[in-house]
Amino acid sequence: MGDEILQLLREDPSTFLSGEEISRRLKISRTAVWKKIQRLRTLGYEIEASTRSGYRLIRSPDLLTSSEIKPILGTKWMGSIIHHFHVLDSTNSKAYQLAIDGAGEGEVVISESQEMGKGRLGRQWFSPLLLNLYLSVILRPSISPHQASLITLMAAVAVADAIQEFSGLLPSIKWPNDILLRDRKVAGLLNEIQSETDRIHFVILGIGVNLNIDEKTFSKEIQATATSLKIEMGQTISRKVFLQSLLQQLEKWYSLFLEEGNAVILKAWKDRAQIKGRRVNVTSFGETLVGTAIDVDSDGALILETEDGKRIRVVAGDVQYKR
Ligand code: BT5
Repeated sequence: MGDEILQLLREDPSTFLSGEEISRRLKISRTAVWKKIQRLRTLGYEIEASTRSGYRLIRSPDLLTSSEIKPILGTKWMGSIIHHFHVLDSTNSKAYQLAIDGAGEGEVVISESQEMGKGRLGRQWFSPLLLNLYLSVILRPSISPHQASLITLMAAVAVADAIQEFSGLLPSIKWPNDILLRDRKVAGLLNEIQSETDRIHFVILGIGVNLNIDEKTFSKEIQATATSLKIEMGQTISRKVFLQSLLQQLEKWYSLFLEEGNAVILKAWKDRAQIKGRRVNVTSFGETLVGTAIDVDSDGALILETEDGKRIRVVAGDVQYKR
């Protein structure tokens, strides 16, 4: 996709690089160089061409390609390989397939849009082109499947921290996987695992964050419940820089989880979620329960005290806050 040309053009952005030099160094014909330059231009790269001097990179678009992200990433292993696409059905589905084919821990799938972005329970994630972030990370933790929901909590903390670091705003977490700003959903998480009885093969950590989408671009159904960093901050934001912050936070929190275990994750999650004592409606497996959220269990289940005083563990479902 012209990544190697970009690398060459970036070596010294102030000077022109001749077509001949590029062709020699990449061992491709001058025509092939020209075609690749044209292709880069259609992707939004502004490249100045001079018949005498060659090519010079003026400006890069805010694309989340490997060549844009890797130079600024600053992680040890998270995002070691970035698989970038313009359109996918779902980054989770693609990452799942790559993991089955042997992709390693920390490999990341990013798409600029999704045609069938997945939410939980067969719901959809609204994923228009180039505005937001849709990514899936492949993890291979040596933990048992019943600990897998801790990975969701870990990721929720990492996303919330990235949002706070980037924007200075204070996001909250809604059980189990929503990240909210001003009580509106700015990000959602969907984890999928492949495992046997006592061992996880891999986890696909799917994360969608609304970054540059405007209110009017949201689909009707979610206009009143969703928000984006642009809406909250009142300015267009650099998706690249946000992604950098997110992958750094994920690396940090995942390493903490592996080194120190559940407790540190649960504490950070609870600090963000402030769920204790909140009156909630919980929909779980078709049933609606009303009660008070007491806590979150060591495996991430919500502990609910129902109106008749019974304590119930809810392992999956949706929460609505009551006033
Ligand atoms: C989620 O599901 O919140 C999980 C979303 C995960 C999306 C990422 S994107 C990258 C990766 N690849 C995928 O295919 N998926 C993951 P859930 O809790 O079920 O919430 C879904 C509900 O949120 C929908 O039914 C809508 O009401 C609402 N919704 C849909 N799109 C939204 C958006 N862009 N922003 C805010 N709310 C949205």
